Amino acid sequence: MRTLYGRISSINVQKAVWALAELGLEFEWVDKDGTVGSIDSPEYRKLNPAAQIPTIDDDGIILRQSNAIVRYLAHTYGEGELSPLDQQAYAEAERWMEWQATDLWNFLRPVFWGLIRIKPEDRDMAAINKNIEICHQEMALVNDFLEDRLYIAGDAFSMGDIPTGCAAYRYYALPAEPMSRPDLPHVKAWYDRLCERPAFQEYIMLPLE
Ligand SMILES: N[C@@H](CCC(=O)N[C@@H](CS)C(=O)NCC(=O)O)C(=O)O
Repeated sequence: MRTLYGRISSINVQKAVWALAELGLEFEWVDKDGTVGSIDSPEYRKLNPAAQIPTIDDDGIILRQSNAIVRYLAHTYGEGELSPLDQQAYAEAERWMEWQATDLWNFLRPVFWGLIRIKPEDRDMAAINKNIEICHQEMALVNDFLEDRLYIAGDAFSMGDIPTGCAAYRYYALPAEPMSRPDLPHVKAWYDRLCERPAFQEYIMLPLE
């Protein structure tokens, strides 16, 4: 029995569900549309004391933290596929997963919140624009890295593409103005490859809300 908790509009839930879908794993999805109500319930806190989403219960193995969930699923069910066997490829996948969570997201999250979730009259455009500039600098790092490879870990799709791909979707789906995205041809080619994946289309390419 496998259960995923959390609404689809959360980037962190999207990472988990994309990994599940790539691996062809079946699961029950609790609160997919976010209508169940507060996750701050005593029952949910037993699973996730921080009352955050996602949480996965994989036949009694309870995991929180989206990137840890992606790694766990990749290791347990996708050795040699989502989880690369080659050490260097594996390390690159890990590296960019960390980059998404600890570098890029620090700047992309406030841009996403500022442009999508905060009312126009409450927006701090100076702060948003500053963060947009840093996002472009961060994405330029991936652009250089992807110059000679199809995916983050090399020539094959892997867990390294999942958190980064979820973030890339937001980067490209945010309004052209004020994003004014620079030309990043290798990122764009990689992103276009992700857009061809059925699971990416189903779970990630959703209207931003
Ligand atoms: N580092 C955590 C962050 C989890 C997190 O911030 N989740 C947000 C949604 S993206 C959340 O639970 N927000 C509270 C809510 O949706 O009620 C992870 O990667 O799983």
